[in-house]
Amino acid sequence: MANPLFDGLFGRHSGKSTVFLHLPDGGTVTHAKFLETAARFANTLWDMGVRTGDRVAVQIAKSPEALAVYAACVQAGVIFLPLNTAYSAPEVSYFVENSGAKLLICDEANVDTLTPVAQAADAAIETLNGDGSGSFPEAAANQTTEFATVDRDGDDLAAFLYTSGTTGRSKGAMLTQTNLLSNSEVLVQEWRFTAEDVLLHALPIFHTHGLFVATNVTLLAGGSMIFLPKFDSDAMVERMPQATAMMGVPTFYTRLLDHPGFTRDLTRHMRLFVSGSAPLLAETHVTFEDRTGHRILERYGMTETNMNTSNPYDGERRAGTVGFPLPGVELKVTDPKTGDTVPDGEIGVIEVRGPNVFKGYWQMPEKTAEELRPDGFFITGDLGQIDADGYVHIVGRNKDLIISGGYNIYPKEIELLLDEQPGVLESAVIGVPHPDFGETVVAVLVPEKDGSPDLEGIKSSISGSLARFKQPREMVILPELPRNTMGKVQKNALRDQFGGLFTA
Ligand code: MLC
Ligand code: AMP
Repeated sequence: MANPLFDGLFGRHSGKSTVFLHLPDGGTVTHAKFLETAARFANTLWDMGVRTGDRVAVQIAKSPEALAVYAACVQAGVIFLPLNTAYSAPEVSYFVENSGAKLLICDEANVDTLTPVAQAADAAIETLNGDGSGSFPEAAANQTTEFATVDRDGDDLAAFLYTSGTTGRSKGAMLTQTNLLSNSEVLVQEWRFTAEDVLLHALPIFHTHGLFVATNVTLLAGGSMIFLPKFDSDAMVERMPQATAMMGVPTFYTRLLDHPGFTRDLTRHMRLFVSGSAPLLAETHVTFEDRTGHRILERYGMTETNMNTSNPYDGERRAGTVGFPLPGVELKVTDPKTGDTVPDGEIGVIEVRGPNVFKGYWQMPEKTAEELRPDGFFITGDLGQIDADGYVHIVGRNKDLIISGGYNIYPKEIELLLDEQPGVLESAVIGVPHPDFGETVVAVLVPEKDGSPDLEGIKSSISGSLARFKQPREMVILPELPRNTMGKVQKNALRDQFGGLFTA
């Protein structure tokens, strides 16, 4: 027995004094030092009674120590559950309770608010701050730097990532060791990552893109990362000369293009720019190539599946497409009603199957059965078509989802909150084009008879329960919502009406 994910990502780096992380203050962390911290953390988890198969939820700032918690969990066979730092206490509460987490690690600034949340869920609470301080690293300080890696099977769970749903209830996607490792192996090959690579890393590490793509791929290749706490275009321009590759959401690229220091010279030595998590406008692709001479490599993935398709490293990277299915990934486009494959060139729902596809939603067998077919195909909810050359195009979504700056937002969750507000009869939440975030949230409210909703009051009321990025950037009032003959709200009509709010 062994622990394939730990062995693959971290095993062969133990004792190596090569640099793994370059930090904003000019400091570095070697692989050996990083793994010592991880082993200390794994011992600490064990001392705290956390065992293989238990869940550890973390809502912590991006830092080398935060990443070491991930490594510690993999080493101990503990299921890692990272949470967006923007989530409010009620949002965190749901994840901790639903996952049955044994331990919640949070920033000291949130410990007062989150202690009752942890208590209610019968979870312990510890702190870890962005500067590496906190009760968790304090408890780890005297631990040994050796931890006997726990044996795991490829089918064992490594992580839970929560993804919202069309009903408003978030679902915990269960990801196995094989899901994560197989995908990283394929991406290292396809994108030609090596130990020489230095990845400019500005993505958050609580989602697939920043953790399971950017970080895992670099680790597996034995390369290093310039580890920035968040995206900042000045810092990106400053550090790009030391990098060989970058991964980002489309907003990263549009913001870089707005920066006067982002020039052809600055990027001349770069090997690769990857974009994903949201559609990259063909216009951005073209402007980027005009400015830098580089063609962004666009790929397509999801929380439940990691990466499914990629434009080619060699060969044509085609703007407006997400390339070809990755080796080992089967992709078909089906009729949403019948599930039959549609002829090439026609639009349908994208389904994927392969070692990358998750095991199901935690304790939600019905939801799992709705989206994961018995034959292993996962129904992504994305609408696509395959062109004559085999390139996959994503043309829309069969799910009511907004993607803002790479973060997914499910309208239902916001509508449920808005419908409860005083003076509101009903609501519809839509995504409209936004120059910075790609899409942003607009709420349409219908007043109760003789009611007049207090928009400022509503904004402040929902701000306590919803992460800032989910809060509507604009609220408008309409006497009624447009509906079709079946009584279904016609969101397309609303998008037509309000689509120019941020771009006109
Ligand atoms: C921050 N804000 C957002 C936001 N991010 N609002 C909407 N959408 C977002 N994505 C809020 C802030 O709270 C702030 O609110 C205001 O917007 C402006 O803040 P900012 O300083 O501009 O935000 P910034 O820190 O720069 O963040 C923008 C961003 C960030 C694009 C850099 O959102 C980001 O790093 N996104 C990456 C998301 C990601 O990793 N997705 C991968 C998911 S995995 P106010 O009101 O206080 O001003 C996945 C699978 C796959 O999808 O295929 O990869
Ligand atoms: P998430 O649930 O956060 O993992 O987001 C996954 C969703 O992001 C997918 O189902 C797609 O709708 C979208 N997505 C990811 N990559 C791309 C891309 N390159 N182009 C268009 N949409 C994308």
